[in-house]
Amino acid sequence: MKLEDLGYNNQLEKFRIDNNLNNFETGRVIAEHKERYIVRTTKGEFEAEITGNMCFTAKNREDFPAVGDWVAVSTYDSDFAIIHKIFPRFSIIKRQAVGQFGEIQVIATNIDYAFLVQAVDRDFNINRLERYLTICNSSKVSPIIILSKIDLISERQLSEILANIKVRIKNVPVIAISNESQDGYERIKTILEKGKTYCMLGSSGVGKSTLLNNLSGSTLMRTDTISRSTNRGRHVTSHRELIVLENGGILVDNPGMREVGIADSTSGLEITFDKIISLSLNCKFKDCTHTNEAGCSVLEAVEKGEIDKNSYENYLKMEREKAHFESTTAERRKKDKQFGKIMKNYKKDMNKNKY
Ligand SMILES: Nc1nc2c(ncn2[C@@H]2O[C@H](COP(=O)(O)OP(=O)(O)O)[C@@H](O)[C@H]2O)c(=O)[nH]1
Ligand SMILES: [Mg+2]
Ligand SMILES: [Zn+2]
Repeated sequence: MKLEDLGYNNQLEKFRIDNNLNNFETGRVIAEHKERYIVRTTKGEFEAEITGNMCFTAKNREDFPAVGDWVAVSTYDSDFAIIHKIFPRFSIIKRQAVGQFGEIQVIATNIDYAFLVQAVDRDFNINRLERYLTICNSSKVSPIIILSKIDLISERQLSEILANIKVRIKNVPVIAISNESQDGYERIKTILEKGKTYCMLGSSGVGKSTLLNNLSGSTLMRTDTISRSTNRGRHVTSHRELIVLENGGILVDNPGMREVGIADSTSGLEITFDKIISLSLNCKFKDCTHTNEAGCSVLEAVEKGEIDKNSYENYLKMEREKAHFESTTAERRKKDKQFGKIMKNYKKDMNKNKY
């Protein structure tokens, strides 16, 4: 397999040359499990770990490799590699981890399109769709909505759902599919582009892995993670999260997420709720919260029915989350800084005592 088949491009090659990475091999991270990685190069798949230095200097999750990353590795034997450098990412999908405010989780990197998969039965929820859209919009990833399990509802029910989506979400393609009858598969196949990377996002149980397996024509993805031990006695995950389809599209599966928290989505909310944002420019007060102010253009539009009320409420909820996230991040940065100072003084003292 060539690196181009995995999505490699001129920009990455330029980075490799500019950074003198000739002594390393280039690969893409295709699976990650507890800071152990599987990296695919032109030679095959390697179990990989990061250098001690990389681990030591990492300040947060984003400094660690993630599925989708391009990395410079040195390989040992036929199956082990050390990751020396992560190439710059052109996109990064992240979310706020559940229950740990301020803690970011990287879902995948270097993604071109996200399939926002929602089942039309119990799972269907437009608020959550807007939430995923916001994550895409702040990640520089183009969203495509996939409605799955349409075999479970009538045609009339499906048209209703499609109409409801249209009221609140514009300019995002929607594809309705069934993994049972494979309705809608042709449309998905025609949009998949060679060398582009697609990430599946959505709650667990909506049919992401089934879709991926069906498209790839084999059963590669499992719902559970299976460990295998290697000749080195390490235990790594044997499942692959990133696979290349026959037609050249690259798909990234993703374990389902129970909740998707809004992390730093400054532009994300602005793009997802562009109508609300542009109206807010006409509000009487510059710092209008659009909740009870006189002369609020947003409230006016909601009252007139020009903006969907549920969409408006969902926007406010995510705005609050974002504000909360930003304040906790600021707190953490302050603490990190204080800790840095303590360490610096400590090292100084250590050096003093040496002489
Ligand atoms: N009726 C129906 N069931 C489906 C469809 N897609 C997936 N399923 C079932 O839903 C369950 C969860 O599917 P899975 O692909 O593991 O979901 P994931 O957690 O999103 O990866 C499995 O039992 C599938 O057989 C579909 O389009 N229609
Ligand atoms: Mg799955
Ligand atoms: Zn307002």
